[in-house]
Amino acid sequence: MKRVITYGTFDLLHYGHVNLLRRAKEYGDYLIVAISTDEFNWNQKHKKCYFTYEQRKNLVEAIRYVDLVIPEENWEQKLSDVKEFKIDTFVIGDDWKGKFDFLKDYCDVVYLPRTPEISTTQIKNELKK
Ligand code: C2G
Repeated sequence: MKRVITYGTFDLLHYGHVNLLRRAKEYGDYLIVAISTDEFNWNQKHKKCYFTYEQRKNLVEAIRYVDLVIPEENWEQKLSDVKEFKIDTFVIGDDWKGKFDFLKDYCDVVYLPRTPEISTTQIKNELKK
């Protein structure tokens, strides 16, 4: 079984997120999604989420490509996650290109093109108009 992991906030879930998760699943048979907790988002990523961690987890777990959701509580957990879950491939959008190359000694690292025309920030800005 080939195991894949990806990380993100996934707030105001949209088709860009789903495009990423669908392509990530193509790298294996089992996809783990580490969703940023409310505390991690607020304290480390300086992101204020519309949906709570539990609500975002509920939504992402409903996506057919996703096999397991775990909490992302800090920047440093990726290496221990890769080891603990015996990950074969780490996947994330290319806005992070190069940032996680340190994982290459432990698993494949894939940066996928983002879906260009959609973002949570854009949705929020559009709704303010
Ligand atoms: N994404 C995408 N296309 C978009 C928007 C997002 O492909 N239009 C991808 C991002 O590249 C990321 C995933 O969807 O791989 C989740 O996006 P975010 O929720 O914005 O995650 P981010 O804030 O980048 O958190 O430790 C890593 C971080 O937790 C990643």
